[in-house]
Amino acid sequence: EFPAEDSGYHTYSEMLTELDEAASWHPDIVDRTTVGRSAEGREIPAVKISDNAGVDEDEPEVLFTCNQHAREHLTAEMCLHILKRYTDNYGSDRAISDAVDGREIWVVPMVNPDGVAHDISGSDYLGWRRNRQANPVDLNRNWGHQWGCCGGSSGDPNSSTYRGPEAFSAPETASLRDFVNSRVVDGTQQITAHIDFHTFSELVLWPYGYTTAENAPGMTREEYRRFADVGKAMAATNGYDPMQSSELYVTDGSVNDWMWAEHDILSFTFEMYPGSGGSEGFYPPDEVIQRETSRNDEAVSILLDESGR
Ligand code: 0X9
Ligand code: CA
Ligand code: CA
Ligand code: CA
Ligand code: ZN
Repeated sequence: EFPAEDSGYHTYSEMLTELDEAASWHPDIVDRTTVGRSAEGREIPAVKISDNAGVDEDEPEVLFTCNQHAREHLTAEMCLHILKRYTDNYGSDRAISDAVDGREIWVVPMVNPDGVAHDISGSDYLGWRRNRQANPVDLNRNWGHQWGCCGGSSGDPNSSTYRGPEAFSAPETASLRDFVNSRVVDGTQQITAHIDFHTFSELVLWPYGYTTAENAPGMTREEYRRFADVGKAMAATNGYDPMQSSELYVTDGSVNDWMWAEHDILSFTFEMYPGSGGSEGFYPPDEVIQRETSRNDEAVSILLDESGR
């Protein structure tokens, strides 16, 4: 449970209820599905938002993932906000309706449900980041492109950035990998764009994270320029700082590197509120949820537009 003063945040079971309600209130445009199971056996749910949601149509697919890191609770609210925005305004807002009709939008609000449950299991927040398997893993160091290559993760099981014994050793990353792989249809990856939401520092980040080089295998000058252009365009709408992720610090085994290198998915990390000096850190009060999630509306719209290019 969240502390009473933060009850505006969704627990795992409250998040499930939101997804089920969205699917039952908007059955034509919301399909409730699943990505897999966590280490402790919790379902990792997903929703697909599109016209004829139950049918795989030939429309650009876009993926939003949240809460790889347990304590970053504002991110689950971000994914739930995206779900609400594209469903409640469908049929009344022209731009929203066009986006839903022209895209297949996948939303995974809680990639790390065990970690979330653990973080709020005490009388105070535990500050938990990783998943909950034996020797807990930092999910955002467990992805399979250049895993463990470059000093951007830890081999120490006691470290908060422990990469695990091998790539995709965590059931949560393996499940999300399998889901993304399953979107290859007739040899073509259907998902073209992705944002993985984190907190905090108010940043828009793009790959690669494993190297400070702008150009590396699988990232041409033109491709890098597209990441920078789209990243800066999104950042201009929310006031975040745009940069290559390794400019912040080097990470290996992060989700963006794999999404791009393996599938050519235009994959960004957003670090949400507060800014880097923000004293609220990972635990801003629930009063900021509405303001700080709607702050990214324009950026999300830009990504949906880009997904069709
Ligand atoms: O370290 C992370 O996984 C992300 N920051 S967080 O504070 N939410 O843990 C940033 C990942 C972005 N990638 C790089 N900085 N290379
Ligand atoms: Ca409050
Ligand atoms: Ca459709
Ligand atoms: Ca499709
Ligand atoms: Zn994070």
